[in-house]
Amino acid sequence: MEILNELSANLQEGYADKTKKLTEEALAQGIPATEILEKGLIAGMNIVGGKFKKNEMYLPEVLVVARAMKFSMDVLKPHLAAARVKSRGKILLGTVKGDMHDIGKNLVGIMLQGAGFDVVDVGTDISMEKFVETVEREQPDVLGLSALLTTTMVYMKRVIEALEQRQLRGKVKVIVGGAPITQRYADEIKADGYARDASSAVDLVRSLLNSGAQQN
Ligand code: B1M
Repeated sequence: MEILNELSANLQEGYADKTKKLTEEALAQGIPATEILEKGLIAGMNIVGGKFKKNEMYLPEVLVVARAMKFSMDVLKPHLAAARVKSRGKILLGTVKGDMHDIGKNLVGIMLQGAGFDVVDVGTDISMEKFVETVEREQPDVLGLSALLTTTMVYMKRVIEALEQRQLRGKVKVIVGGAPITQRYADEIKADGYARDASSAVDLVRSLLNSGAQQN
């Protein structure tokens, strides 16, 4: 559909006002919110994610696209709720205790949201008690831990151990990321996966949950 291609193209350029306007126009034309999300926004975001991964787009551009995506999502959200769209899965995200860095984590959250997942972001400097408590309350499919400091990355292991102690480990997949994190470290602390960047995090979550878009 022409307008959805136009929406995707404007999103990829990061034109927030135009993207928002096209989302409103598509709704006014009677296109279902789910189709606007899948064929316009997620399609555009997938292209951006691919370019980011291949270094064909850089962080400032991705942040501009992310802002445009947020404008459109704000318009779509009430319509998606009305359509009772079943999320692809719930992801709980947080930066571990002692660590205030959140730019990368926020980007991971935006990309996951753009890919159709429900994201609950608990913020930065999060203790293992808070992670455990929030996992119990929110029952996410995946817990994503972020750390940017070599001094705080070790805390990820403690979060995983705390989940084990509360018998929650079997109920939630744990993924880790952040500049000092490696696959080797993820294996060492028995995380379920590691992603080096935001678009890889989307691929990782998709593969862990093996999910597809569903609608009630
Ligand atoms: Co800080 N800082 N910082 N800092 N900071 C680093 C991390 C550092 C490498 C800079 C340096 O020295 N070269 C260094 C760490 C050294 C180390 O541990 N080896 C450092 C330091 C030392 C510090 C302080 C201790 C400085 C001080 O006070 N003396 C202090 C610590 C504060 C604290 O956290 N307690 C500090 C503070 C800050 C600011 C507050 C000023 C600011 C953070 C602002 C904010 O986040 N709101 C800041 C910044 C901006 C940086 C650098 C410059 C940039 C980080 C960033 O946002 N990158 C950073 C140097 C660097 O990385 N080049 C540095 C962009 C972002 C998109 O990338 O976060 O890597 P990144 O996220 C990526 C991937 O890692 C991945 O996907 C993201 C998108 O592609 N990813 C995940 C991240 N989380 C993921 C989770 C996943 C999956 C993938 O699954 C759950």
